[in-house]
This record gives sequence, structure tokens and C-alpha cells, in this order.
Amino acid sequence: MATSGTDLSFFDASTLPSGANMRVGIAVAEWNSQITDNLYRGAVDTLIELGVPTDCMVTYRVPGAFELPHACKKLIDRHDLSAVIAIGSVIQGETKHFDFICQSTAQGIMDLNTQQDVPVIFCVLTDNNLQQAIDRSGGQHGNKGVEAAVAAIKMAAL
Ligand code: DLZ
Repeated sequence: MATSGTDLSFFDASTLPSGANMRVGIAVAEWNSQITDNLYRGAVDTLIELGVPTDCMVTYRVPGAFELPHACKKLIDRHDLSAVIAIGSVIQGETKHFDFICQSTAQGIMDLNTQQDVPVIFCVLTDNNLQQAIDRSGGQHGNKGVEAAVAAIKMAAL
């Protein structure tokens, strides 16, 4: 994998747009919550660092990654948002469930991106095992929640 041995979560806030006038929605899956809670914390802390006021963030929690596209659509329909971040963690099991959830979640989020104006950021880890997920949610490969927040600010400013 291209990120092997690399922490991509460092960013220079001075090179990014200010989030001061932005409103950001966050949909978080509860499945593998030890991972998604860390991704969520990384995203929220980074949005705050980039200037998004805490009262301009709206969070919806859903059972699993499969429900993220629906939650993102509801966030967009109900709130006047600059961007949405979809947070989940899918870990490979012994059945094909993993493939169906990953494929449908990614496609659902892509459909939202092409069918309406609010950018939806894909912060769904799709890992072979728990350790890989830990490494990418505040471990040795950084925190993908941080990267998702940076992407949200960039896309909102397009
Ligand atoms: C059922 C299921 C399985 C097996 N694995 C995961 C997972 O690793 N990560 C995740 O976010 N959700 C998982 N789910 C739950 C589905 O996303 C969904 O919530 C249920 O199928 C109900 O629609």
C-alpha cells in the first residue's frame, strides 16, 4: 500500500482556507467504535484548528458504514452545510459481507458527490485486520480523520 510506513496526517494550516465561515456535517458509524471514535476526534479537532466553530458542526451517528450515505443525505437536506464527512471502519471478516459493505458505502457516497453540490468526504477505513485500522486512526500511520477534515475544508472552498 502506498501509505505503508507513512503518516500522511501532517498539514500546514497556514496553506489552507479558513473554516471560520463553514458549516460541516459529520456522519459516524458505531460499528468498530473504538476506531470510528478516534477518527471522529481527529476530524473534529482538526476542523476546530482550521477555524470551524464547534456550533457549526452537526453530527449524526448511525449503526454501520452501510448507513452512512443515507445519514449524509439527511445532513445535507436538513442543514445548510459546506461539506460532510462520512466516518466508518470496515474490517475484513470471513464472509463476503466486507466486499458488499465497502462497495455499497463507497458507491453511495460517490453518488452523493455527483448528484448534489455539497462535497462528501470518504473517511471509511477498509482494512484487512484490526491492527491496520488502529494504525490509521491515531496510530503509526496517522489519523485519517485529520486528513478527512483537511479534505473537507479544501473541497468546501472550491
Ligand atoms: C454487518 C456488518 C459487518 C459484518 N461488518 C461491519 C463492519 O466491519 N463495519 C461497519 O461499519 N459495519 C459492519 N456491519 C454493519 C453494516 O454496515 C450495517 O449496519 C448492517 O448491515 C445493517 O444495515
